[in-house]
Amino acid sequence: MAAPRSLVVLAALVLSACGGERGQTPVAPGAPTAGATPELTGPGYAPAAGGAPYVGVTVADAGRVGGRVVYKGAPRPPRPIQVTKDSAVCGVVAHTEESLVVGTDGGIRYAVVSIGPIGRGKAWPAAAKPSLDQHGCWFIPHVQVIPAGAILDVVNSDGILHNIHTYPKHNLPANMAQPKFKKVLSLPFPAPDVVKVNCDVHSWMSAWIVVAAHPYYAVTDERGAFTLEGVPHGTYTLSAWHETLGTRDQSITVPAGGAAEATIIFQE
Ligand SMILES: [Cu+2]
Repeated sequence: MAAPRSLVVLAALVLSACGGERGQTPVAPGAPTAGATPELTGPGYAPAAGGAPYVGVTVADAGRVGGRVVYKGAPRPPRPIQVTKDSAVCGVVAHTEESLVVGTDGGIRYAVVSIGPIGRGKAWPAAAKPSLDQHGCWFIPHVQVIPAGAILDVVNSDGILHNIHTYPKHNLPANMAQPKFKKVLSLPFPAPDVVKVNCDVHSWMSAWIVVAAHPYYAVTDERGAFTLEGVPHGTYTLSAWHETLGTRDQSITVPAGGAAEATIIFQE
């Protein structure tokens, strides 16, 4: 994983309260990320002080956090991928690298935004089993959030040999071939983590799995936008993680029944 660069963060934070009490901090059994080593900060990493698991409850007067993650550095045009192997499958669709995807108005795609620490809040939404597809020698999606304890289905849609190589910090690593007849490999991720995934057969294939301790996580879209719904009112650390740019934290207060808006800027 690329080390965070020496970036300066300019964060603009605007709150729009809709009344109600503010400032109550929810029960938070997880330790804050502040003070942890750089490798262990960011989304998904929630050291469990006391080991108390996240508890899903009905959230009264829930608030919302929305905003954007924005890049204001020197332009870094994405590099076209050079297919050097299995071109009959891998070269059908042209790709560009996704290690920094900057879109409309500087919005950073594939950042992961979360709040914390938070030990009680909305329940995890009922969702299909998470999957990571290999299609055209490309991981889809490039970045995703899965709940801690989930089993990830790694799918081979290509009919050629791939290799799944994961680089976790708090889960067991995997490094296994996935031949064309092995359509699905299932990988468990019991612990919160940030996991890089590569294919050793096709060196350009790259994905990230953020294993989250609670459901208040979002992957930014092509505009760099994110939304976190159903947030108990209180003050949190709002964290934006990006695979190339690192992690940036700021405080945010969510009013009861209201909304907090934040723009997180990565500037070189
Ligand atoms: Cu591959």
